Amino acid sequence: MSRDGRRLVVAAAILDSLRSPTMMLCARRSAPAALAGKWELPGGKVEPEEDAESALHRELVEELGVEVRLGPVVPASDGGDWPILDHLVMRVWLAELATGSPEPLEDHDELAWVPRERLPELDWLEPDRPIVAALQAATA
Ligand code: 9L3
Ligand code: MG
Repeated sequence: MSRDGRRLVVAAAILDSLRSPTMMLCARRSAPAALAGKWELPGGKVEPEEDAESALHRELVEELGVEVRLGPVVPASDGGDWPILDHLVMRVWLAELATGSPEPLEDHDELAWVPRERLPELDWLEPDRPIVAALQAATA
């Protein structure tokens, strides 16, 4: 749960390097049908009783088959989580790969390392678009 009780979604902005990022790993959704074809930051819902960081590590193993090192959280302009839908909010971490090479194992049909200046060209899920803009600024 987020601080105000809305269901929390966690996601990772996986960079080629936390220290000097040039590219970000973007994932194209294959499911559910309503979201298929849209690009997103990989991640998913935190389960009840699960802490947010553990949930993110679990999701990245399930979806991409990778382990990551987490960097800082990317805050929304009010300093908190990103509103994504009526009863969901999303928390996003910068990250870099620790082990494994990413493959679209679940809910995605394509992955791409995208140079930061080209990120706006992708057809993003609506809630991810402002986050991607903040990421571009944060990694400048
Ligand atoms: N969502 C939006 N942007 C993202 C992620 C990972 C998730 N970057 C939205 C899509 C779904 C909900 O959050 O409506 C739960 O995500 P998932 O568990 O289906 O990945
Ligand atoms: Mg997911």
